[in-house]
Amino acid sequence: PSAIYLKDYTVPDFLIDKTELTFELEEANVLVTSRLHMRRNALSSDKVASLVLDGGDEMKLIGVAIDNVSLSADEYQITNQSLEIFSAPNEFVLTCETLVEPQNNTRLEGLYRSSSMFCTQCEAEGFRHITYYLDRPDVMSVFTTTIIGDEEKYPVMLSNGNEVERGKTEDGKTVVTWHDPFKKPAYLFALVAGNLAVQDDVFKTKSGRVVTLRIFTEHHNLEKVDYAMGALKRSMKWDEDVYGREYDLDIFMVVAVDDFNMGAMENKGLNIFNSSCLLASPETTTDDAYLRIEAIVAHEYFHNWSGNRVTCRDWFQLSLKEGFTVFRDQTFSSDMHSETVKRVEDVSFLRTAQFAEDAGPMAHPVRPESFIEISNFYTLTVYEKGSEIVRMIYTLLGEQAFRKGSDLYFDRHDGQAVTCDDFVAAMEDASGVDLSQFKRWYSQAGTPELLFESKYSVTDKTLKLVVKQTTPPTPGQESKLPLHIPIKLGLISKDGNELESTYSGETAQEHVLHLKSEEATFEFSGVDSEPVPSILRGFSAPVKYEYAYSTEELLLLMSSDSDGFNRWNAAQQLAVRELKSLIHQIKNGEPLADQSDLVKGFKSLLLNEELDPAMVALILELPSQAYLSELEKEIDPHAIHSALTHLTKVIANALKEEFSATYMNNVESTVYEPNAIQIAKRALKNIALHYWVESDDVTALESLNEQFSNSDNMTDQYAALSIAVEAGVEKADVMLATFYDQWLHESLVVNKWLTLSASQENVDGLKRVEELMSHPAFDIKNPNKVRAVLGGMGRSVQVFHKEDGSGYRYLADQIIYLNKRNPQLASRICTPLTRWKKYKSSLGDLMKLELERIQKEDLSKDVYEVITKSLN
Ligand code: DPP
Ligand code: ZN
Repeated sequence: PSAIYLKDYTVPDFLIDKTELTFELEEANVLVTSRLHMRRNALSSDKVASLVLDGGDEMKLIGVAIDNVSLSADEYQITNQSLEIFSAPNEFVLTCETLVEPQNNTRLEGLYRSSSMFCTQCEAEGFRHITYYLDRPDVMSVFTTTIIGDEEKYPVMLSNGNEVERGKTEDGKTVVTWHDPFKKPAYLFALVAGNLAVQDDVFKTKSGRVVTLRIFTEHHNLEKVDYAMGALKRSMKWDEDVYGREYDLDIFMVVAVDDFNMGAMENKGLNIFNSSCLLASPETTTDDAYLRIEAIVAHEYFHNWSGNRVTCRDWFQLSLKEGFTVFRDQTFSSDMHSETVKRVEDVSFLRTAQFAEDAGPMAHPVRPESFIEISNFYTLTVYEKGSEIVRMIYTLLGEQAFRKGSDLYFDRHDGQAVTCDDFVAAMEDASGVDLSQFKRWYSQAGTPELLFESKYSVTDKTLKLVVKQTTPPTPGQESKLPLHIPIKLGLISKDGNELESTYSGETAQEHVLHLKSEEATFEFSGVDSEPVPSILRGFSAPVKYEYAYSTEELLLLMSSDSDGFNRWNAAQQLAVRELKSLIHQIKNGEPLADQSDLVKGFKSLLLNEELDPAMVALILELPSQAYLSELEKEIDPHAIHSALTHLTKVIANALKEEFSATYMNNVESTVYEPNAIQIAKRALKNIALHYWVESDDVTALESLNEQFSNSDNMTDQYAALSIAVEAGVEKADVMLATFYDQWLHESLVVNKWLTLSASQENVDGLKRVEELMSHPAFDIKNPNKVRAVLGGMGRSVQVFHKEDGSGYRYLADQIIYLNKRNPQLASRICTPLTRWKKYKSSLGDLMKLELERIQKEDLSKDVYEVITKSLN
């Protein structure tokens, strides 16, 4: 397999003005007839005669014709990934007939079967597995799709746009035609057919048009779509209010399918969702999942403008739509719930997972320069760091200029396939802000590191802040240029008040500094007393930073900073310090500290009833195993795990009365609702329960049992079960078994059971994992179940990181098995092994051996790229 480069981009030689598709659905195969109205692209400099269409080798070509004249075998050539027609006129209709077998499509791209239904996934390059096409996002076409099928088996037959015709064939089959008036790239094409239930609703747009909303599921899931429907309506309203974007078709459809590689897909007018990201009920869905469903429904809906109306020129520009749309969904969730809580969660995820990616072998710029398989670039860097870039533009421009910029972007480029540069240009043109240096964020990989030092002068009442920036080398990018970094900053007095200061002529409690060079000094005057700087408020840039805070200063920020994010961050920094020193003690066989400075801070949080319970819950949560791993120079997972367990116990025992009281105070008797107030109380209650159970107070177990057995909602029941598993309480196995018996008919709940069961800490745990993989509830065809078990196993230090390498070997076996069946999934589950260089060598070497073993296989492009880059 070879790489494709951004620098090699050229415009398409041909364009497709209209695409007419007919699907004849049969159980054994589907006949696809396409009529493509094509012409040469006047902008193309290439004047070759031949036309090369993309197409996979699992399709059977039945016939091909130009202007209704069949081509003979010497007029074209098929390779395993294309159809070349040697001589094409300037303007013509190309007809192609292909036969595909969706029931044998285990890759879940193109047209495939999930349960009994037909469905599609075409992003990024799935359409070429349906018919021969110019499968690239800058070829935009108006689609008309006709579906012919047996009414009994497929009473519902859907495609993009509006239904324009319905009838019967001579042999009694139903014929439905859909027409989408908006031109779009093939990756946004969708087809669904099956016996589905539907829930209808309507949304009235701001200009008064009435849009029909329809959510389709399998019949037994219909009662679980109310929440998604509400989320959809909130999203439609929000996009009108905040971005001025109105929905454009008469109907918006969403379909839930069980077997799906990703979370969801924004096909024009016909979104397809992984059922785990759509279906919800209080009894089966946790608060976290409710929030995720709302965010994903919003995300896919927002793509209608940021992605569909304005799309990407090529796949290197993926972040143009994903980064922007993640930013939009994050802001939406933040508006629906709590801004600070949402920010903490997003940053925590970014710092844990995206920073690790940016420091690993797959590190790449937000706009990558090359790829072997584009599916490998649906990454946290493109999505989450991409969103941070848009957020920084928002910070640099301010709310109003940013909105002007987005209006200009949508107006200027409606109906076009454009680039990240076009996005930035619209923001610059609308605001007058120069973003030329800022654009390096798109092209430079790696997480920048900032070092802050400050000096206060009592006599001048000035504070000098010196900042240095560096970005470590990443694969293919040895040296880095300085970035334009917005630093939001406030100053706190030693007694906990916000201090005013004057910076560059402006007097305020908060300033945005523009760091542009490798080193800069910022001077603040009129600072009345020696301050504690509150740096990078709201995490104003996706960077790592250091400032030599004392423990007292961190405790002060934790209790007094007006910036909620930095209050949380101060607690995290304190916890990280203590955990790092525990890890050090463990590695050196020293006795472990049995005191924690966190106790004092946590105690005052627990006793203060004025505080937002959601924030308290977040602050009480210790940094995760994954985040600590990211911070370590050399990862010793066992030492990190022991340190976390130890600190949890120290805090739990020191504050057991407070935790039990907090638990009791937050037990709710009201009817479950996934609203912010209730979610916050449950979060606080459940983290209190966790500590309480970890303490030596055995009465906690009664509450744990009681909550597990009697909760009327999944959040509380699952929290109790997770705590039991994580704390390793004696009854954990019995509880897991009870949980399975209770929920065996709810596939999505069974996935949670698979994850928890696989994540149990136990040196013989691999046996358990093997049992799960052959359990009747397991299904290798279903990516959610594969991720549930293998993801669960990855969380268990004793199973996955067992010193004999058996955990790594087991994961490698699964990768090898899935490599052919479902390359996208196989490539995703490689991630833990790709980090081998960061592990202590006794483990890293074992991981490397497994990567080398995988490398010897006949690999899909997806797995080949990840494995090769990891071994480089
Ligand atoms: N474009 C899809 C998304 O919304 C891919 N899963 O992110
Ligand atoms: Zn997206």
